[in-house]
Amino acid sequence: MRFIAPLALLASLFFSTAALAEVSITIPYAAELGEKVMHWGGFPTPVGPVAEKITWLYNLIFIIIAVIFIVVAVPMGYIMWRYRSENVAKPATFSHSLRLELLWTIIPALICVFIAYESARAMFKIRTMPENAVNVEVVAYQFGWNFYYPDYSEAGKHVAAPEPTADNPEVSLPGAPRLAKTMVVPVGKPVVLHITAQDVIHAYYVPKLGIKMDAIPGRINYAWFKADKPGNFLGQCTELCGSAHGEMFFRVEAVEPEAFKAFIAAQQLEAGITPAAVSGTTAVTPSAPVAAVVSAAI
Ligand SMILES: [Cu+2]
Repeated sequence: MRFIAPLALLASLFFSTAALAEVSITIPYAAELGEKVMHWGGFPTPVGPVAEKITWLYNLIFIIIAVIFIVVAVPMGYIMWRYRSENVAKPATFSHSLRLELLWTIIPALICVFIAYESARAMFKIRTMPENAVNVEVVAYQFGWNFYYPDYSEAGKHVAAPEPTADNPEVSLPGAPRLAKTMVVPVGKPVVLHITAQDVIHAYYVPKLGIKMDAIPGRINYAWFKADKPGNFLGQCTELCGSAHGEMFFRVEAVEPEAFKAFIAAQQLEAGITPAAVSGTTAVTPSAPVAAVVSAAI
C-alpha cells in the first residue's frame, strides 16, 4: 500500500511527459503535398506571424501549466509518502493558515490575469486585418473551393485561381476523385481572406499558416496571414459538409512577388483583362460572384 502514492505520482509524470512528445498522423494525400498534419501536443512548424503567435501562446500556456503541475504534484507526492500513517504515529491537528490561503488565491489569480492578457493581445493581433494586403475571396462549395482576386479584377471580369488539371501533378491528389485547387499568394505580403460558402457551412483550414475560419452561407468571415517564405501549404475543409468532405483539399502556394505578378497577369488574360490596365486596388465590397453567392443565401 505504501507505494501507491509515489507510483501514482510517477505514472502521472510519465503520462504528462508522453503528452509532450509530438504525436503525428500523416494523412495519405498530405505526403503528396509535402506536408505532415500534426495532432496532439504540437503544431506544425509555423509559417508567418499569425501561426507564430498562436504557437507562441500555446507554448507559453503549456509551460505555465507544466510548472504548476510540477510545483503542486512533487511536494504533494513527497508529503503523502513522508507523512503516511505508518511513519507518523501522531498526526498534527492544526488547520487554517491565513497567509497560505491568501497566497494560493492571489498567485493563481495573477497567473489567470496574465494568461487572459496575453490571449487577448494575441487575439487582437490575429483579428486585426492588416493594411495594404492582397485580398482573396474564398468561396467554398460542395466539394471544392473558388479563389477570386478582386484587387486585380474589373467589372464583369473576375480573376480567379485556375481549375486544377490532371496534367499538373503538383496539385493532383492520388486516389481522390478531385484535384486540389491552388491559391497563389505573394511571399512577404499580408493576405486578407474574405471567406464565404455557397451551399452549406464549410471551414477554411491551413494548419501551417495558422488559419481556421468557418465559411458560412450568407456572410463573409475575415482572416489574414502572411507567408514569410515560399512554399506549398496544405489546406482542407474542416466542417463536415457532405459525402466528399474528406476530399475537400486545397493548397496555398506562396511565391516570390515576380512570380505572383506573372500568375495574376496570366489569370487576367484568362478573364479577358489587359494585365497592364490594372495596377491593383483594395477591394472593400464583395466582387460580383461573391456578392451573388452571399445574397442568394440570405
Ligand atoms: Cu466542406
